[in-house]
Amino acid sequence: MLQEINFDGLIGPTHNYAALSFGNLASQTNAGATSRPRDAALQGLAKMRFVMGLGLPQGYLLPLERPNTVWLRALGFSGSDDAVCAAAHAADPRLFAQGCSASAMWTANAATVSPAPDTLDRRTHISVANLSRMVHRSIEHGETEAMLRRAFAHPHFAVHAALPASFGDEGAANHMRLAAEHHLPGLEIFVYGEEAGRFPARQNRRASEAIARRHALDPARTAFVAQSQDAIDAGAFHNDVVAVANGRVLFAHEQAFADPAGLRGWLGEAMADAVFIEVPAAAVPLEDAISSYLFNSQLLTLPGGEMALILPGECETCGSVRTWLDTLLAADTPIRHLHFVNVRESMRNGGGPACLRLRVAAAPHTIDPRFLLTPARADALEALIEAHWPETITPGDLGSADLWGQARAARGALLGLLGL
Ligand code: SUG
Repeated sequence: MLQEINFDGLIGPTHNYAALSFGNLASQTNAGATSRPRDAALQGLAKMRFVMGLGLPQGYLLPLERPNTVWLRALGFSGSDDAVCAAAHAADPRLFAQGCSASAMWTANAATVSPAPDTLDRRTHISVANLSRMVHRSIEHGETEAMLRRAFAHPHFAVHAALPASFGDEGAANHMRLAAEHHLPGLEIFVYGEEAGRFPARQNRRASEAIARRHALDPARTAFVAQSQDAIDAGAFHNDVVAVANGRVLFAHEQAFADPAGLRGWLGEAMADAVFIEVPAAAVPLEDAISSYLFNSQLLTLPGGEMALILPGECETCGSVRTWLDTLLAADTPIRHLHFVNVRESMRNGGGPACLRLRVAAAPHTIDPRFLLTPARADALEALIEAHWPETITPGDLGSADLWGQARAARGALLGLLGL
């Protein structure tokens, strides 16, 4: 039986604040701050443990090789790994920072997943995202594809390479699925942005259409919906900053979509018992939604059938959000539980609980067990992170050979632990 499995990104040892994402306000605001990679990775792991503790299966994906010397070599730097890094850092510190980013932690951007019940051939289709709109993210897809082909090697899955870079695709962050239950046929909603405002739109409509074609989705159960320009201009660089769906529930900000009435109408026809929880701007202004990341929560169906929101801790301290959440719990909706988690290190780069996970509806036995979390493996990963992840990284540290060596050793130890 298909179950929803969240695959979180293990946060890599080079996690740092280099302000690489224009249009992502948290990334820009924290430019040059000192990061805490060890804390970041432990916070991410604690979230995974928490979800596993709710009785749900939990998986993870690995950090990519950073600094990315393969990419730097392709850009003309040569010699040993350290010589490549030293030359790149000296010649172009920003380019080098792009090659060091631990951004693959946000696995909601790794791929778009259409579970088997939605596809014509009844296989689960996974399209790796090209992330072509941001340099540091455009260099993820090759390694990500290799990892996904490994984790999802079972013939039940069809893994597709990234789309051509001409059309920006940011994966599941701009894709929502509604289904009465995870193993039943669902509706798939692709959300795209127009290139019209002060910040770049990252998801092109043509990319979404190509993915729906490749995944052989039923056109009657598929929608393409524009993000509102207000949302993008306010810093919602991905749809999952202003909306999240699970089961029969779509939980979104009033200003998330260009045409919310059109979406509501389509949803009502396609799924009679869909629940559209729309948060009015009068209750939670868009700015508060974006700074607290209210909608970047994980909306999960618990084993007993009730739903829980796994929210960033920042939602507890934002007045309008806290008040609205009390209203939500008092209302008659499937969302019955709220849990706040600390993912502060990731939040400071614009990544909340939902950014850190890729949802795959699949039977756990079809997945390579080296990518599934157990309590024992969580203990082992925790010890490994404590031993190998740097405590802090300042902007100056990116140029240090000690850091490069530490990152290499950390990844080596991780691959060794998992037998990969
Ligand atoms: O692509 N931040 C990521 C955050 C991704 C969040 N994902 C979702 N919303 N699903 C991004 O903008 C910042 C890295 C830096 O500035 O150092 C960064 O890449």
